Amino acid sequence: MSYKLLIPALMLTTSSMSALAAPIYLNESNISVSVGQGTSAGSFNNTFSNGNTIQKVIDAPNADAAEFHNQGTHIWFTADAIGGGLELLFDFGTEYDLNTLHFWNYTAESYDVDNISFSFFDSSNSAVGSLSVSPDLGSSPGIYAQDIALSAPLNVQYVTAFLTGSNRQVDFQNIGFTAELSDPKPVSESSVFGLLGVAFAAMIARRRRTRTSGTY
Ligand SMILES: [Ca+2]
Ligand SMILES: [Ca+2]
Repeated sequence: MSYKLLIPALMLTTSSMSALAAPIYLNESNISVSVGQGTSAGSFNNTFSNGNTIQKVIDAPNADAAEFHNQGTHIWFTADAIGGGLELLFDFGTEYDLNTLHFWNYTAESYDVDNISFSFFDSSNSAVGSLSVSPDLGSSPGIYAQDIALSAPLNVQYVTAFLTGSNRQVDFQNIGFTAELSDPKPVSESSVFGLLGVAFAAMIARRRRTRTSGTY
C-alpha cells in the first residue's frame, strides 16, 4: 500500500471508531441518587453522621476502585421489620443502555445486603426491565465491586433499587453502572406528518393574513 492510500484508510478507521458509543462508568459526576419514599421504617444508624449524604452510594471514581469500610464511605440501614429495606432512586439525566452492574457489598453476613430488586424505566417513566440480585459478600480488607453483566436493559434513565438483608441489616459501599448512551429515538412518521401539518397550517394562515390586510 502506498503512503497516499494509507492516510485515507487510517482516517476512515478513526472516524468509524468515534461513531461507536463508548461504555462509560456512571457515578456522581454524571448521575444522581436519592432515598425513595418506599424505604421502610428503620434507622440509618451512622450513615449521615459528620455531614455525610446519600451521595456515598455513587462516589466510587470507577468500577475497579477499592473502598475501605468507614463512616465516610458506607451506607448502613437497619429495617424495623424483616422484609423491610432501603429504596434508592437513580436518575441518569438521559437514556443509557446498561452493560454491567457493579456492587460493593459489606464483607460479612451479619450486615451485608442479601437481595436487591432493580426496576428500570425509560425517560417517559415506562418500565423497561427488572432484575433481582443476591450479591456476593464484599472482599476484605479493600472492598472491590462484584460485576454483574446485565442482559442489556435499553433506554434506561431512571432506576429504582430496593435493598434488603435477611436479618434487617443493609450495609454496602457503592452501586455503579457501566453503560452506553442510547441511540436517539427515531422520529415517528406520525410526528413528521404532524410537523408538516403545522407548517402547512402556518402557510395558509400567513396567506389569509396577507389577503385580509389587502382587503382593508
Ligand atoms: Ca461509597
Ligand atoms: Ca446479611
